[in-house]
Amino acid sequence: MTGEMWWWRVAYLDGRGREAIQDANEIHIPAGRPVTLELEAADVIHSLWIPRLSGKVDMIPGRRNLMRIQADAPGVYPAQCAEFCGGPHALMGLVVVAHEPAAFDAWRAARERPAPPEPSGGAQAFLAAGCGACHTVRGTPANGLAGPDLTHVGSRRTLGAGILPNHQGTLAAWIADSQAIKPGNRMPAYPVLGGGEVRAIATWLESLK
Ligand code: HEC
Ligand SMILES: [Cu+2]
Repeated sequence: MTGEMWWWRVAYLDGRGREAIQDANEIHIPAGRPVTLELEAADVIHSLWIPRLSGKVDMIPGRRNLMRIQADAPGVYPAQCAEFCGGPHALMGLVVVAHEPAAFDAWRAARERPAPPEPSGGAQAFLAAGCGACHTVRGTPANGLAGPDLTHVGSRRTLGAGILPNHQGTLAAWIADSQAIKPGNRMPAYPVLGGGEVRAIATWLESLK
C-alpha cells in the first residue's frame, strides 16, 4: 500500500505479485493468519500505525518497507498516519477489517471479478463533472489515478480516509465541498454542481458495492 497526501492507496497482489484488486483507505485481512503489508509512499514520508496490531512503520518514497500483522479475532481495527505529512495530516486515517478466513476468501474472490456498475443518471453526472480525471470506476470510462479508486466506494466504512462514516448524506456533503470537511485535501470543491446532480452522484456511488 502507498501513502499519499492525505489518503492510502491499497492493492492486493496475486500469487505472481501482480495487482489483482485496487482499493483505498481500508485493508481487508483474514483473522488468525500472518499478513505482510508492503509499504511505500508517493510523495512525502508517511507512517502506518495500527495501534492494536503493530508499531509504527515508515512509508518512504522510493523504498519498500514491510510490516507483518496478525489480527487474532475478526473485527475493525482503526489505524492512522503517525508521521506529520503536512496539511490535513491529522485527518489521514484508515481501517483494517479482519474477517473469518472463509469470509475473507469469499470477499477476495468477489472483488477479483467485478460486476460492471449499472449506468444511471448519477454515472452520467459523475463523468460529465470530470470526476473520472482523478478517480477510477472499473467498468466505466473513469480511469483517473490521482485520487482513491471508487469502484467499490459504496462498501467502504468511511470516507475521506477514515474521517466520516460512509452513507449517502456524507457522500453528498463530501462531493459538494470536501474542502469544508478536510481543508487542504487534493480534491477540488464543486460549487458548480446543483443539489440534484450531487444527490444523483452520491446515490450512484453508494450503489457501488
Ligand atoms: C483533481 C483530482 C480530483 C477530482 C477532479 C475529483 N476528486 Fe474526488 N478525490 C480526490 C482525492 C485526492 C481524494 C482523497 C482526498 C483525501 O481523503 O485526502 C478524493 C476523494 C474522493 C472521495 C472519497 C473516497 C474515500 O474513500 O475516502 C469521493 C467519494 C470522491 N473523491 C468523489 C469525487 C467526485 C464525485 C468527483 C467529481 C464531482 C471527484 N471526486 C473529483 C481527487 C479528485
Ligand atoms: Cu501521512
